[in-house]
Amino acid sequence: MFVDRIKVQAKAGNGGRGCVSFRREKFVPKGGPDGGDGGKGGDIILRADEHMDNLAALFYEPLIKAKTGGHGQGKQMHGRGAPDTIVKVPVGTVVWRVNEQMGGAKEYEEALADLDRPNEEFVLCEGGKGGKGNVHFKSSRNRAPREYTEGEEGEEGTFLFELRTIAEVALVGYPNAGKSTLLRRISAAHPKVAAYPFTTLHPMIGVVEFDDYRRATVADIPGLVEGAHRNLGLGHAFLRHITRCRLLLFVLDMAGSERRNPIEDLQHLRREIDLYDPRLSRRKWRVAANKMDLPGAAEHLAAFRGRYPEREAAAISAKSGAGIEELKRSLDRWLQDDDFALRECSCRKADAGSEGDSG
Ligand SMILES: Nc1nc2c(ncn2[C@@H]2O[C@H](COP(=O)(O)OP(=O)(O)OP(=O)(O)O)[C@@H](O)[C@H]2O)c(=O)[nH]1
Ligand SMILES: [Mg+2]
Repeated sequence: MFVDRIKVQAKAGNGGRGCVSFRREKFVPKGGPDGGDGGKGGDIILRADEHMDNLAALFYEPLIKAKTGGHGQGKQMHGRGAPDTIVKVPVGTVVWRVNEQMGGAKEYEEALADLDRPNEEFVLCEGGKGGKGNVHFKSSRNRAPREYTEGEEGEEGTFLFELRTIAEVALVGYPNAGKSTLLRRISAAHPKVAAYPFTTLHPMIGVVEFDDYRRATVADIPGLVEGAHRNLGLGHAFLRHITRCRLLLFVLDMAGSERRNPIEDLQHLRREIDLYDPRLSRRKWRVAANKMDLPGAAEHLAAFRGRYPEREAAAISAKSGAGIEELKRSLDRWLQDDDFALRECSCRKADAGSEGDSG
């Protein structure tokens, strides 16, 4: 099962109660108060784990709790602090607080956290502080206080977790254009390939290694069709997985083997991306002209080059492997081309699409 969006309830541990106790010892009459403080409740901590690729683990446990702190004890002994509850989430998980009172109209606003680096942690709910034992309440007038305080409540809330896959390059194209075949060619990933549309149902990441030991992550995503914004095909919500990418690589069936025109395909794809998020459509993009082994492809490619003279398009056959090495070299260059002092994710986070590079 692949889960990339899930609502979760979380409640951190309460603090332990303070203790009421008096020192009792031989030869020390009226030893005075010695009740210790309660321990802190456990936090709920999210940790980005590179070995997870989706949020399915939370599907079975949508209620996360942490333990209550230990109660204080006599002889001024503090209660034990409860252990934190660590929740592993895939790298790229974004967290929002859900406001149930808002009637679901706009259920969340600003993201609380974006765990986009391996092992990054975020305290989702903090455990309550422990209560005070009676030792804190003694005074010259009250030498035998029976006061104490309860531990504080742990924080709680309802949250929305959404996975936004982290990859530098996104393969975007119609169903059957050959995106998965291409990913298999250029990386060790093994997405399923088949001659029917919508074979790929969720994103898959592959790592491409270039000649110079550089590498890049590439995401194969489901097929996009005209009208996806109206929920045709698989809709377009899965595009959230490419919102972080630096380069859109449009994979076109240059042979028009399903009786569509590749130039129109490209226009439809770009329009759907724009309707999903205009910032994404301003991202740098290039074309992989696939299925060049089939008749008609060369003519279409010539027409494409006439229509987009400035745009680089790599002519390939993902099936036969022709042109793949050149494509890899071009990819390496395209990724290095831009002044990516912006490489840091934080910049991409600030504005997920304003690189302003439409080239
Ligand atoms: N002739 C030829 N066929 C290809 C080429 N690339 C892919 N195919 C075939 O096209 C069909 C679809 O390939 P996939 O890689 O599954 O296509 P996809 O774009 O991932 O499709 P979805 O996952 O459904 O969106 C398969 O039968 C492939 O063998 C190519 O370069 N030439
Ligand atoms: Mg596929």
